[in-house]
Amino acid sequence: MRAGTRGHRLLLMGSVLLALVLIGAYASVAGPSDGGGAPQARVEIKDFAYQPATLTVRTGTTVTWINHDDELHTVTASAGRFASPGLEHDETFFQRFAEAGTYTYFCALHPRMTATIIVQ
Ligand SMILES: [Cu+2]
Repeated sequence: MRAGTRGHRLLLMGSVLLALVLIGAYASVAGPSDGGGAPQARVEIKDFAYQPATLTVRTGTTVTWINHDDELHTVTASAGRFASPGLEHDETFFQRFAEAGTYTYFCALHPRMTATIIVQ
């Protein structure tokens, strides 16, 4: 085994550990508190941004977006898998993610607003 290979393996292990920590952090925020219910998560739309910009959830999670801005925003998948209508202030949109994958989305009215849902 060459020295470079070990370095790569350590880097890979470090990345996996970091991913697990991040998943744990998100799960503690997004996890259901009612026990046994379908997993839920939430994205806030505020100041022309999706928060969090990257959300990691388990397969089967229903994600709800709520628009806190006075401006209209949408939740529009880059790959066309889902698209909300224009959401007014305090309006919500939800989408269930049954399949693992990385889903990027944006606001159709302000295309610089982008974010990602990672389902695993
Ligand atoms: Cu917008």
